[in-house]
Amino acid sequence: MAFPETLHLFCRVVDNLGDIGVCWRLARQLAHEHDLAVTLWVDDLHALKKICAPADATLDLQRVSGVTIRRWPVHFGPVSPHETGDIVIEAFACDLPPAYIEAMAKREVAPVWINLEYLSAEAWVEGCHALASPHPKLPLVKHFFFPGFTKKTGGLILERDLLACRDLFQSDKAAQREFLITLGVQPIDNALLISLFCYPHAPIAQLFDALSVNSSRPVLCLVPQGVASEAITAFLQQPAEAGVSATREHLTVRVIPFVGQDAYDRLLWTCDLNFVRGEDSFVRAQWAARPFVWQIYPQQDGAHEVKLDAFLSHYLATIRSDVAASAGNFWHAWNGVQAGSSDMRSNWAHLADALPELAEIGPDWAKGLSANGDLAGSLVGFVRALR
Ligand code: TRH
Repeated sequence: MAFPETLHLFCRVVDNLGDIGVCWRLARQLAHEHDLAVTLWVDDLHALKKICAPADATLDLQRVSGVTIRRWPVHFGPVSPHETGDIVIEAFACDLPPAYIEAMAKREVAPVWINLEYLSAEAWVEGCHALASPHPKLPLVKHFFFPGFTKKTGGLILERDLLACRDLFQSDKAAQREFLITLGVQPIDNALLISLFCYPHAPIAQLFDALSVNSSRPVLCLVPQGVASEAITAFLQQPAEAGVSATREHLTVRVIPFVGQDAYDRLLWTCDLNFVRGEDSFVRAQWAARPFVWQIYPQQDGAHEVKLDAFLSHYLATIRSDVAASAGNFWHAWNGVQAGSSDMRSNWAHLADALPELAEIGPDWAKGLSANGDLAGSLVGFVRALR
């Protein structure tokens, strides 16, 4: 049988931007690099528009960057077997429309049906990756596909030319300066440049206090508009809109526009330290190869704390122990985990001291992850092997 040509990716936006962030990136890469006719079904086009400006939130059907985008309606009408994809990806157990599943079952050759799972560095992921789950009634099999940090998982989303583009950009100070200017930012000489993307419950006021009083050089913290607006407004003493800034002692906080995914990558490549959250920005910060602090998406019963530590144990395993302790303590405090001191001033002082070493290991960490293979490539390889 010839390699399947059409791929349908279903995305339900639960909250925030991670679901669509991952799906949009994957859809684009599968279309660009693997020559598949990709259709992205998404139930919230406004979320897509936030990270991909050319998308039109009013259209039921459109084509952007080589991907067909279709609104996933609340009432999914009848669908015929030939309208289903050769490969069907259900992102994050989003539950395909029953009519679509029935149509899949009526195809002459059943589609390859994959459930793409959330990212976790926990050890059990390797054992569950690629497991098959036959449908209880229909002649269909769903496979669970896990992104991850080891060779025994599906790897991470990584576009073919991303690391080369990053290297070029990071070696070009003028390009970085120009980029900052497009965001309305005038670089400050000798400043530590920080990007801040976090959930509203992060200890932002404590962080700003620490950066203000406990920094040995100026700090310029860039916050995309809409991120933790209440805390940012409190610091600025005026609404947190793009272009607004305020300075207290060493710290200047500046609100920048919420940019599309490609520009967000460049922001991460430019900054000396990136605060990221959730799943997709967390991965992009690792490709940026700069020191980063991750705020994990909170889950019930502290499940996220186990995930946080699973990642930290990988990431910090090969780092000098004092540097690992500084980073680990800061990450715990930022995530409200009671594992060490919650004194943000001293945690920040230690992290600031560790930044040069963390910056040094960034490129090797990214290179090591890229050696596990990339998620889109692993998916296509997996589908090929099933056929
Ligand atoms: O928005 P998030 O908190 O998403 C979360 C997580 O995915 C979490 O696991 C999931 O359960 C929950 O959503 C429902 O963070 P994340 O994953 O980093 O997604 C943000 C996206 O927004 C990412 O694709 C990067 C993008 N982005 C931009 O394009 N421009 C920007 O200026 C910023 C700040 C982000």
